[in-house]
Amino acid sequence: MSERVYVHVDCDCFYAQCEELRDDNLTRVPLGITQKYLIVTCNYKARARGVTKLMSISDAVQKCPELVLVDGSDLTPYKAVSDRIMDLLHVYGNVKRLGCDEMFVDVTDEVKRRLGNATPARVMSVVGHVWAPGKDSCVRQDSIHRVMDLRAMNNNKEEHRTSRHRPDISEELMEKATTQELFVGADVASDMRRVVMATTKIRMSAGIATSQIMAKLVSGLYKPNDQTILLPDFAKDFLASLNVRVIQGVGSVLSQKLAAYNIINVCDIWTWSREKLVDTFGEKQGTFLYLASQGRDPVDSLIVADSGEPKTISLEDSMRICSGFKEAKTLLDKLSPDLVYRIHAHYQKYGKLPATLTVTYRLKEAGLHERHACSTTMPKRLGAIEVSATALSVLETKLHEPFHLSLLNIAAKNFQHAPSHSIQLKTSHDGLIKSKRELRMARESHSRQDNEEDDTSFWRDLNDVDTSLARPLGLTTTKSNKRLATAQRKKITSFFKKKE
Ligand code: TTP
Ligand code: MG
Repeated sequence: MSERVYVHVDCDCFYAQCEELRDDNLTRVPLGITQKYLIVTCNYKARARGVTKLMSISDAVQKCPELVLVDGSDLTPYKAVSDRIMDLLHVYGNVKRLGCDEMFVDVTDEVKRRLGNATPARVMSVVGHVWAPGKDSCVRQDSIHRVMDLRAMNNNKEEHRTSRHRPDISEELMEKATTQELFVGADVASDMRRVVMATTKIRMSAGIATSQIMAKLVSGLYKPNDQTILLPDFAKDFLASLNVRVIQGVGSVLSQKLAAYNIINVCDIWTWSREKLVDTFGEKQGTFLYLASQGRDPVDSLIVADSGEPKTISLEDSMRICSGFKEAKTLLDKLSPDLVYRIHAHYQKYGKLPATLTVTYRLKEAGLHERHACSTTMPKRLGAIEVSATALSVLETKLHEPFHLSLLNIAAKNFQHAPSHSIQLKTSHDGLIKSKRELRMARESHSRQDNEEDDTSFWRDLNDVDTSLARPLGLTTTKSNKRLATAQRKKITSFFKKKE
């Protein structure tokens, strides 16, 4: 096979489905999952009533007064379901997790196996949809907050449920080996979705393509609970009129840079040669832009077998405002003990220590997605005081008072094998932690307000909204959140136990 076959899966209204597992009654009502004053997601019944992801609770309740709200601030049950799905997908190929509810699977070998060594007999029946330019090919942005969430314009039409969207594909294209391989890939995707559904009761949508970039873009076209193939010959047709932000890896900073050169839509990149892109944006970014604009992945994007070892450990806190180095220090002092604790746990499991400490911050006046990162060498003595002080000094090289931050993140990266004597675990004030219990207590006392980061996630951006706004609407208090979280955890655990 000359091309790889990738499947991108994305769970439908993920947190809402997890809550529906917890309480079956929720499947019958429009449901919104809340964090602070926002609806982070809602089930499709609520969506049909005009509620959207990231809508404020007050707007959502206005649109749909019967909306049932469930607090989703404890991610534990969602992570448990997500891990379970990951485990199930490994059977089909190497898996890369992209976020809590989305994963890429390289199904090339599975497709090869299904096709056998013989020349593939022509696959006649195709599972799901096939995107092709022409009538019915228009796509729209599903949410004003998320350019990359694309839906087919004809998605809402009732007929798409009964008659699949099968554009006319030329005989020549049908005969192509890649087309046939993608059709088999669609079979694999369908099996995955069926197995995940049978085991976890979670519905997913999927995209099938020869690049990860395109598989992700088409996977939501016919959400919920459906799948779409994109043939490489149509990649440029699909991308042409889309905003550059739809490309995974083009964030707000890069898109602003591109806008300065009048590059707004993907087709604008085509007017530039690869050389010009490299000259202007550097080797790595220029090549990435060139390939991505053709629907191709970056050169180093092969999904390797997952050792389960995290590449980064990070913690962050968001706040209404943090002005000046004194306040930044207080925050870093709060985050560092937990980071050190996690580095220690990582060391015990993998025998590796991080060589790099990265501090990321967001300026209050900047947009939600605009972050700045600065890195330095991890201090040799790995105590919370040392980590905090090092993080502060690197921040001092970047910022000048007065400044106002709305988010601060510290991350340990670049893990390397290290001898045992090179780690010394300390809390910020008690000196060395001796017992496991002390370790746990130190961790708990420092991590209560922190938010663990999922590397590719933007979810953390919700943390800078003010919880007090949620209270008048009758949302749960921290104490009852905790009770709810415990109940959720129990339910999810018992759900999986029952399945086993
Ligand atoms: P998404 O996949 O974007 O949303 P979804 O799965 O709820 O809905 P869809 O059917 O459109 O895929 O995100 C996955 C989960 O992540 C979602 O259930 C809730 C959470 N989330 C946040 O916490 N913050 C956010 O800003 C978004 C968009 C999602
Ligand atoms: Mg999803």
